Amino acid sequence: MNSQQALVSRLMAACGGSYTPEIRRKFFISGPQWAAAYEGHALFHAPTRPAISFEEVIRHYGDLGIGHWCTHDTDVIPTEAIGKPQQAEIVGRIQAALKKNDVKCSMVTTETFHHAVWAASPAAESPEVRKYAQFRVENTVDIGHELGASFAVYWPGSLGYYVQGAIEETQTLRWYAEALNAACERDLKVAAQRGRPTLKHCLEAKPFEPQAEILLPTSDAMLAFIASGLLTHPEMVGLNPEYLHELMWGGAPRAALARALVAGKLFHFDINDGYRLKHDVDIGVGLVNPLDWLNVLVLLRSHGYNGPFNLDYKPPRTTSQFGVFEVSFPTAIDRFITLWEMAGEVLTDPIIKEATDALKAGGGYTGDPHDADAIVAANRELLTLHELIAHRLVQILLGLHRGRTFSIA
Ligand code: XLS
Ligand code: MG
Ligand code: MG
Repeated sequence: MNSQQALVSRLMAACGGSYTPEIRRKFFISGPQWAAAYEGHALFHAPTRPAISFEEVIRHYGDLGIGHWCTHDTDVIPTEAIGKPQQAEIVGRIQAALKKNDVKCSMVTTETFHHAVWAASPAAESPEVRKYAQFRVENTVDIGHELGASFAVYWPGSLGYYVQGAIEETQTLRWYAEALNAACERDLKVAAQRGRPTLKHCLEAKPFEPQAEILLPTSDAMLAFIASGLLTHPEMVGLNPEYLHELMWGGAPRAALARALVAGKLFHFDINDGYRLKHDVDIGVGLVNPLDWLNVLVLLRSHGYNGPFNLDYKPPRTTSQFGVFEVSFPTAIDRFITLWEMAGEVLTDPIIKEATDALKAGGGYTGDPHDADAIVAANRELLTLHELIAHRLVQILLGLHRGRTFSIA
């Protein structure tokens, strides 16, 4: 085992291209407890890695230069201890671990998908389930303030169904809104008591999994939900889009982010990668779609997005516990930073700038403004720049613009 680990470490060092923990800390990157603690299990998969404590995860994050940590309530507190004295003891241990490793808690989220109590969703018909859901989100708000978080995320998880008929969708959405309203009310109260700003409450959509049909499947559905009139504090609620969740329904993540941006609702962003129209494979950022990722970061940089980039991915089952912190996390962060830097290069690239300006200036046609054919003719050559800009982006991505030695003479 030691020689295998030494081999992995030697090859990692040979890869080069890594940033120091100090540089990594300059970015608002957060590491989820559940990502590092993912044991490799799934419906058809037994775990491949052992359990790991939050103390260990936070220590590794601090060492790697991941400056922020986030968690589901039940990632760290057993369901039966939620709201009990044991919760305070655990939260105290979390605070100590964060302090020791100079890591901040950025976000807390309520698990409303795993436990049997959520079988019929957090907005189930049974009033006691809904009351319990309200208790859970309120309790997460309390934990968030206690840990100094600024964001609360809600991935509803099981808000949907496998079989149709029993669920009346409008009623379920109203009930789900009641839980969010309770969380916001609680937040207003606790924030005032503590003299802290309220949390940013962020809805996260996923089009399928774990239900077959989902009531709020996309970020756009959630924007409509926020604006539906069902929320008592819509101004406190925005989005946490996840890159792969938009690909899963076949959408363009960049366009989904743009729609959140124009609505002023892009609060938080789960970063990862994967494939279109497949399940939630949660691959490390940039391993599948680096060009698309470059474009996403160009958009976010040009709009001054300053929220968290949350590494919501799952180290592959083939990666060992040692490998999670030796390879998986450092490479994910470093690909992100490199793509971020490249996005900066794109934004200042003279060729892209000149081409973009020329496109925006248009063909300079001054004839009959209602003559469609004449307008087409006036812009015909300019529109070739669309392809030229795409080519330039790939050049920047692959480093071709810096010159490259090819074996073909
Ligand atoms: C699951 C989600 C989950 C949320 C937080 O698919 O991505 O991890 O980000 O509950
Ligand atoms: Mg997510
Ligand atoms: Mg995912």
